Amino acid sequence: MNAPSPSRFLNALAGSPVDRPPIWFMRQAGRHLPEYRELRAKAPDFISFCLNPSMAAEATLQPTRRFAYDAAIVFADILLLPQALGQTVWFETGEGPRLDPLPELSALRGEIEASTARLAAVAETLGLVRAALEPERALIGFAGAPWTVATYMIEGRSSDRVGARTFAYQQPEVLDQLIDVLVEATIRYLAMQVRAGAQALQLFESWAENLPEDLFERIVTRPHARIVEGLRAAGVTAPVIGFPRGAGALVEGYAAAAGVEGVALDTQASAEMGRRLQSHVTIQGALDPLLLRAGGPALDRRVEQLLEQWGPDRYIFNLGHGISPDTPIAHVQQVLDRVTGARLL
Ligand code: 1CP
Repeated sequence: MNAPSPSRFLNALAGSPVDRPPIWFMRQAGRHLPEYRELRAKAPDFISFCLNPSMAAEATLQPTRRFAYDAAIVFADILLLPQALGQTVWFETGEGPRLDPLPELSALRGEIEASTARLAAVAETLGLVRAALEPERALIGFAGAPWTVATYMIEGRSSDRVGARTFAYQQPEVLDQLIDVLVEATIRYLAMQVRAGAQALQLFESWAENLPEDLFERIVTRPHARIVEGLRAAGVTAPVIGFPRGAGALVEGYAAAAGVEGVALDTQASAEMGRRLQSHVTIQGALDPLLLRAGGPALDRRVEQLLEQWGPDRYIFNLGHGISPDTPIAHVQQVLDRVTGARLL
């Protein structure tokens, strides 16, 4: 048997007993921190910021200096992968991502191997962060899951996914081929992240909602399972957390078939369902980011409830989606105090 890790986060993912649930927040780096906004203003654009290892490492570490988070997540973006596969991506200020039209599948397929090398800056960031981070804090690598990345590649922007879902019905073979390319490129990208220092991986399937069961199985669960299988075949043992946001009741079938060690739950997950999942995976979530933003006694009550219903083992305290940029720092501290019982500053 392996010795217990010094990391509470990795122990929780392994299903080992912990003194309290570990905590980190999705989007813990970012615009709610003044030091992030200051750093971000120094970069010419968001993609160059993500691909500048010293800036990205600094952004990754900023939240760990302020708060007693048990893990850091590498500062990058899920849309770096389409860019590395040859589909130009840029961010319109105040509007979000924009992508050039979807390239031919044969062209994308030809770029799989090169895409990993084009993302070498992310590996460099991970190396810098791992060297600076205390051993008891874990470092998380990540990628967008294939369907979610595909929605941006098909629609060229953030949207309601109506275009991407229609595409899924009208051109199923093309979608399957696109997902195949993304599965292959994602396995290589994540394996590189682990070689560079990532100790756990998260697959962000942010747009898993509204998919009928058979389609969900085909474009969410199966591709996630193939990514996990591909990582294991490449000798990568780091645990994987899947986050099929909006999957609703389908999350149970997902947890049974995707091969992931952890399942991140969105704000709707019931206490009961979480407990059922804990019989075979570690769960993560599911505090509403808008309750974090609102603060007050209702926030304290919900934190207590989550700790009670799911803690302490096989539970990673987190939000049900990313922190919203206008969240007061005092509210984040309030939750950290409650969950960790300790203050850093
Ligand atoms: O101006 C800025 O600073 C840009 C805001 C921002 C940030 C801070 C974007 C643009 N991306 C990020 C970093 C980021 N993105 C991280 C690392 C930071 C951390 O978590 O601490 C991660 C894990 C992501 C992942 C990501 N990017 C997702 C999945 C998670 C989720 O929120 O659902 C998605 C969907 C994206 C796409 C994206 N990146 C940025 C924007 C504005 C968007 C579009 C979001 C949308 O369609 O609504």
